[in-house]
Amino acid sequence: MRLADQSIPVYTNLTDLYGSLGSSVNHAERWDNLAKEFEKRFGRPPAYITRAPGRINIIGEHIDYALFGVLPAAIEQDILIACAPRQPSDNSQEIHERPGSVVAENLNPKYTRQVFAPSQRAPEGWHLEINTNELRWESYVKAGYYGVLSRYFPPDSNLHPTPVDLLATGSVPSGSGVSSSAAIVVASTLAFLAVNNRRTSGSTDAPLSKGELVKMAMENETRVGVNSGGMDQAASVMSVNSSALYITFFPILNTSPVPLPSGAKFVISNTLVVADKVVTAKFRYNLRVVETLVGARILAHKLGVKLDIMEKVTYREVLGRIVKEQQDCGSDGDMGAGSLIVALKSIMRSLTHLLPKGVDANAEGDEQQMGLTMEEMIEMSGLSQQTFHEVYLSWIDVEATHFQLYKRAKHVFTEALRVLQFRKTSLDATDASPSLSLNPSTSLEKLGNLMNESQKSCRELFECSCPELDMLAKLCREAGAYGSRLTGAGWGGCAVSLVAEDQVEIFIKKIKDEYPPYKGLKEEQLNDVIFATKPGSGACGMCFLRFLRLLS
Ligand code: NG1
Repeated sequence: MRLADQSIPVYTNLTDLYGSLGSSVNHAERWDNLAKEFEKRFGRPPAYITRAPGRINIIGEHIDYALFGVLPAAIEQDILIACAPRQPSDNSQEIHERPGSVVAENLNPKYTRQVFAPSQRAPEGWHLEINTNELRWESYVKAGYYGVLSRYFPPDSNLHPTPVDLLATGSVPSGSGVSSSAAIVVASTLAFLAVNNRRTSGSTDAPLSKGELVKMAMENETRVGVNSGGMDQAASVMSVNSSALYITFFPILNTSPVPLPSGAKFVISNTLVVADKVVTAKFRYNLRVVETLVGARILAHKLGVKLDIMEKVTYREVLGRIVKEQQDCGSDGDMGAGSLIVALKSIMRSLTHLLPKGVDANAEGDEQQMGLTMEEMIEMSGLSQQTFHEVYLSWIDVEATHFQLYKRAKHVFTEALRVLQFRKTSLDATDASPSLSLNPSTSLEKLGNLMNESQKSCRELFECSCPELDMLAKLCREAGAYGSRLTGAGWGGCAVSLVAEDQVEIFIKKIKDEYPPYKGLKEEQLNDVIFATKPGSGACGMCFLRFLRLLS
């Protein structure tokens, strides 16, 4: 059965969940503490605890929203939400007595108690106030709730969501590129499903599948103001133990485990630069989304690919149409890795169509010269100004004087290629037949090189790195990593490095000593900002646990 069709696992003990990690973290204590604290604050034990892990992205940055395959792995760090339904009361107008009201608390005192209730508004249906100009922890909880309300409580149905108390805790560092946001949205979606006793897909009696949960979590996360791709939600929901996850989004969401060569671990190191993705979305993340979508339209237009006028086509779809891809023709549901590599190499020769008239690709480095003004972009798209605005700008807020379509496209296509090369190298290295399998250290070097090339491309072409990430990745390479690169959206957050297993301790010590922002941190703090994780470890998707069953 495809991973996407499997149902959400429900665990009955923590060994099944974290056992294979060989971790030193006392998870039982974390869960126990959360449950006790819930009982102390709300006067009864939690009915459920939901869990969703963060993830690292090993390679494939900023290409999920172009619908190219990515290669993340879940990490041990996760978000837990303890929750229980609350008895509704008919005789009070207090907010916490309203249908579906939520009292949300967080074990971290920095995140204050929030009380809110959904309301119904015509014509859009359920409404929850989410402030997208500010980063607030409860926005992610509300985002998770939205999907459950809209899918399971249609406005004309007379069904009322259950009031709920919840208590959250998490070990996924926020704003660090390890996807704390997707983890909390997924955990919250599951919590609201659990307390409302909604275990099926909604339209049928079949249990809710992992693929459907990913879709819901993706839609939910856009409510917080970022038009994210889908990698994080898929990694958080569908990862499996001891492997990276190859995720493709076209023609449908598909995932397959990619075992990694033995003899190395991933080390995550945090730059300590917090990238506030929501607040900077206009000129960073969302701008990149628009630059890649408009680039795809222009490329299609120049190469004679027919598009519907209102279609927001992606680079992956354009590529498929150019090579007349038959859908569902390979085991990955697409044209297959071999054909994709050939197609990618070929389309890269056409990217100069994205440069301003009269500029050639060697102008690289000269920002303004390589970028297009809004007027140039509209003209090259073949659309009228009004249609262009409607399709590309009416739904998203962006800010730029020049749009770097060529550089972004070059990153997207080369990065898509690197993902396929990384996957192939890993599969060849772990192939069971000795005649085919590669020497592990040669493979690790190859993988490391691909990671380094990815960092260079993120820095120079996609411009999603920052001086601290560049410095940290360089220090990591000098400290012996096979490869090192930013992970996640970038502009701060974490670097991920591939390090020989027997060198991990020395490596971590070197970085602790040498990365200037770590000076003065206590050992305990250092252990939170730089740590090793096994490929894919802890990746059990997410589960909702019936708490009493868990303890028995
Ligand atoms: P982060 O910011 O690391 O969670 C974001 C997007 C991903 C992907 C990466 C870049 C969200 C929730 N996630 O990841 O979908 O586009 O950037 O590869 O916005």
